[in-house]
Amino acid sequence: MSSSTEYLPVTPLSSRLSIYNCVFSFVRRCNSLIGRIICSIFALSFFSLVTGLYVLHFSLALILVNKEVPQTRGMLYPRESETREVRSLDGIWNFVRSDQANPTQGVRDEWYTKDLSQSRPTIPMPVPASYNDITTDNLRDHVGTVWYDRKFFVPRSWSKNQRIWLRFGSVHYEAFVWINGQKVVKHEIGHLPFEAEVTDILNYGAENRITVMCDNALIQTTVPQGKITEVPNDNGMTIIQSYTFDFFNYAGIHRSVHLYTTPRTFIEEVEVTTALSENNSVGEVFYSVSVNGSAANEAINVLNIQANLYDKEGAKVANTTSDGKLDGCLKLTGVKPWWPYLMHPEPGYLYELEIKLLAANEELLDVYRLKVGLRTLSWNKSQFLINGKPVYFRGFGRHEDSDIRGKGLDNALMVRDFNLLKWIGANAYRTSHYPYSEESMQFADQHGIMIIDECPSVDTENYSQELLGKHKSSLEQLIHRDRNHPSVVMWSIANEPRTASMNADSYFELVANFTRSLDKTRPITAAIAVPYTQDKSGRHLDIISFNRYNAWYSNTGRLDMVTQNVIDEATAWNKQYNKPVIMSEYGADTLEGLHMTPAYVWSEEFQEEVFARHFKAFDQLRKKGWFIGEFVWNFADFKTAQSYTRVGGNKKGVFTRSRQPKAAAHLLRKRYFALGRDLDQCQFPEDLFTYIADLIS
Ligand code: GCB
Repeated sequence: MSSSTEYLPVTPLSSRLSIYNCVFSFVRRCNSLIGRIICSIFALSFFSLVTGLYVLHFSLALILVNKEVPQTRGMLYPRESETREVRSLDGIWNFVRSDQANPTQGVRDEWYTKDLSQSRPTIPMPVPASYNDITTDNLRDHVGTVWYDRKFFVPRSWSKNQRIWLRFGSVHYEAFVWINGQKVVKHEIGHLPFEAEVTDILNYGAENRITVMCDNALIQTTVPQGKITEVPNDNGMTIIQSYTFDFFNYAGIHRSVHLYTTPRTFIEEVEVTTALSENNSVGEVFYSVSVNGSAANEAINVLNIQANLYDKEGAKVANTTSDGKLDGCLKLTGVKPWWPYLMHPEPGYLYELEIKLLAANEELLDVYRLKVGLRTLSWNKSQFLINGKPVYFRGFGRHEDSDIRGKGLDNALMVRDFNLLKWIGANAYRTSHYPYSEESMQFADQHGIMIIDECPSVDTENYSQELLGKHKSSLEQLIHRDRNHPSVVMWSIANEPRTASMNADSYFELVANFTRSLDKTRPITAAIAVPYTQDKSGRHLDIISFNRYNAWYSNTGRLDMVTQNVIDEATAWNKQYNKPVIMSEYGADTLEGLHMTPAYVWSEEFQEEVFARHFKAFDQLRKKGWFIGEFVWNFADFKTAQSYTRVGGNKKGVFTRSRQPKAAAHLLRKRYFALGRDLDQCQFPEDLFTYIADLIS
């Protein structure tokens, strides 16, 4: 929680330069010679002081110190139980955009103390959704703050002996929240949940108002980074947001907003890890619970945890009651491990873990249930193994992106995407380039899709202490949120960081060590794009991932310059670091329906050929033993900032933005299933090969 007055608008670089202009115009305005000399001495001293401070600031920025970052508490996904209720606040909210030149006006004028419509004309805005593509005006390119509000009713029954929490799945980029005019919570960094207790602020049996201010401005110390500049336009001056990353900076209330109840003393956190015996038949589920509430201080003596484990059919397969402890272990035989899709006939097997918080007198205080998959992960210099079996990743880099709703959570889209992932035979994806919705993580658990879970650090550069703190915080929040998902098999700590530059070594050493200190059960990677000869981050990672666009950004159109280049580069990365290697991005922009033969850039034929040339390289690399995965860029076409290299966005999708296959999807499907059959003995789907003639099968 923090005060709304802490909000500071971004200071464009130009305003810093204006200090110098001021000083020199002051000198010019002095009439006498002596006056001018004195003023010049004063101006020079001032100039030296400011420059000195600036240089000092810059030099200090080169020394990165490992400072503590705030620790997330609570934030269990809101689930109903006999002790908890959940209400959604999704729907149509009221919306106002601030004047770009005056982003803090609403805070100064206290718009949150009354209905927004009393301060400004409002428009309807769906939640969850990005606001950018909803209207027909220039809201799409708005920079700075926007406001949302809505009314909601809280039943009288909620006032009795319980606590109420307000939880946001994500707001991009920074959110300030008030209820009934009182500040409730502030949160920075999109794509991650945040919550606050609102028990004492709500009106029970009455109407309440929630107000949210959201700021989409990205600067050099936000994650991800961006730049705000003031530039002249036809109406004078305007502010523009620029960023180097290649996806549209969608903003708004992107995921669901919930109110949920807990008992006064409740289960605040559950952390789960699992182990399997060597033949995978005996399993252990280790749980550790944190309790919040009046009785929690005496927790060790007065509270007990009863943990029950149920299989898919609902049969209880293990149970334990802790003796005054908040952690314990459930042991079961005949276990069904969690396997990735196509690596086992029954992938994504999940048990249900029921955690009951009991008072010393056996009174049931709280119940929370979550799905648990039993699996082990291990890795060495050449392999990544799940349940002792080597994994070959075949998947995608993706985006949360679709027409109209932008990055807003959309269940129809999520289910369609998983249907397509399974249709094409993928077993993994990377959450490029930020954490995806909690609902999609649960879906991945259920369907056996492995996730390389990426934090929002993309194109990271200009390393500073402040950036380091936020980068670490984004990882801390991500790991706290996703640590219990069996689908999460690796953490990606950055995409295409500028790891050739000064400070990258110590910066990534600190980030990687910090990540390891939070979770030792999963390996760490980063998708690197600098040449291996210049990279300073690989030695801090467990698995090397590299992005490269042969025949696209390099040697454009040269299909004869793909295979050997991929083999050479992957081999060089392996040689340099002696670690497993993944090609985490490759591909070509493709306009659906554009056909050209011989293959020509942007045509469907070209995308197929680019893929085929990579497949050839991957097959040779697989034989070397340390090449462990291939990820196409991208699963589907997606929107980017406007640029002359992007026709309506990035078109490297294997599927269109409306989730229909391009020609290359059919090719990729044949490869992914062929790999599945070869490596994991999966079955071919019946429709994989079209009938051509009796002689060919
Ligand atoms: C990359 C980036 C990705 C871009 C892609 C491209 O290396 O990681 O975000 O979209 O290239 O298509 O340029």
